Amino acid sequence: MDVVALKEEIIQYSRTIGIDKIGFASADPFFELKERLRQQQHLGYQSGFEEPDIDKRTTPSLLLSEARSIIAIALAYPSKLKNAPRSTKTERRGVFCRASWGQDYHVILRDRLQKLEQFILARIPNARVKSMVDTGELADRAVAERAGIGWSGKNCSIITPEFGSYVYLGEMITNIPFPPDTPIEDQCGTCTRCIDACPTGALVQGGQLNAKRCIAFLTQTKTFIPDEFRDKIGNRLYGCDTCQLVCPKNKGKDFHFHPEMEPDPEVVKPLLKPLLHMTNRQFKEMFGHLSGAWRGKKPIQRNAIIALAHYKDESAIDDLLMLLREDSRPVIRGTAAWALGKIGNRKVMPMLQQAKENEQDEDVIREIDKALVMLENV
Ligand code: B12
Repeated sequence: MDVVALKEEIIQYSRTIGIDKIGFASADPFFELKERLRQQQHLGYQSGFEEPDIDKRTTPSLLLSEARSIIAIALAYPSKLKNAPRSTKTERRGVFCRASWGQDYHVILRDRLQKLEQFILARIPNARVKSMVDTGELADRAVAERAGIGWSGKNCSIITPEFGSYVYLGEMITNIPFPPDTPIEDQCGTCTRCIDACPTGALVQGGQLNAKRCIAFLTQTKTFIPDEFRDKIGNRLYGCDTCQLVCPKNKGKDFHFHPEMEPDPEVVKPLLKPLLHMTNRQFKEMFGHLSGAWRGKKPIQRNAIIALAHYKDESAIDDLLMLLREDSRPVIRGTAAWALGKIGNRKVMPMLQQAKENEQDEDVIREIDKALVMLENV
């Protein structure tokens, strides 16, 4: 088997199936990453969304015996919204992060990887392959870094010279000994814009994130957002792009290569108030195809309430009072109470008092009390 020729064939083929960048890496254990993951775990800096088994995360041969190489792929996604609807005083809108525009990237990258697998298996029928995107055990960034897709930026993202960091990553472990590519040199230099711009100070230092403080993480939780972060969420409904937006390497990077990734502006920058009363079915119909829907309706609704508070949107008061009275979920009732306090119209004080009398949930009662204190001080 001529692995050099096959590698070249794969590279050529990848261009015909909508893979924007491809790289090859050895399947050796990721020793440095192992140390880093242990440290992150020890410091409590992990999100909890990662695969918990650090050995599996860092040892490709535990995932595919006879692993010899990893093929890394990257697909560029759009960063600019065409015909973005305006957010007006009474018609406020929230935003989904760019990685959740268009169709769920897991579906798109899996499709590309499946095609690559078929291409390889047609040439080497007994080849062994195992592909993954995001939810697999491997650390996609560490693979991409080793395969020369991009360097690991101070904002933690893999930054490609061609597309900036607006790329999705995926990979395939194989038992074919492809010659590896060379990693790209770090090009962040002395720049610290991402660290300085992070709204919550989640970037502890270049290349190290305390995920528990990262807004991208906080928007995906299902419980109450800790008080110190609520004012920082702004109008974000899912994810956060700040550390990428300020990155000079992303300046002017906006690629529209994949029709499936084209965002519908009304979906990724939706009106906030209608989100509050969505049924599960309506949620699925409107947002079900986005990667940002994976945690369901509740976090998006909670974030919408926080966004309305951020805008001090008085036109949302009736909707929020209705949630406080009628919603079955404590997180929604409590966040609505807090938002009413934030909006700052004292006329709702009797309604908050009434809700407090009827309320059984201690967390919600605490949120009502916070709101009443805010309103007393208006
Ligand atoms: Co995310 N996420 N995520 N995510 N996430 C993934 C990383 C991935 C790869 C998904 C995908 O495309 N397949 C993409 C990244 C694409 C890219 O880099 N170009 C992705 C995206 C797009 C995002 C967001 C941009 C989404 C958004 O909101 N707009 C943000 C970006 C936040 C940020 O990192 N600045 C986002 C947010 C999150 C949360 C929910 C916060 C968590 C934690 C993020 C984090 O750890 N930084 C999160 C997770 C858990 C993941 C997931 C599932 C695991 C990441 C992980 O293992 N983190 C991956 C998918 C996957 O890998 N399976 C996607 C642990 C840390 C320690 O490792 O950053 O992945 P790492 O890897 C680097 C470090 O370990 C570093 O090098 C590695 C390679 O760069 N490193 C260093 C290792 N050793 C050492 C030693 C030293 C000294 C230093 C300095 C660094």
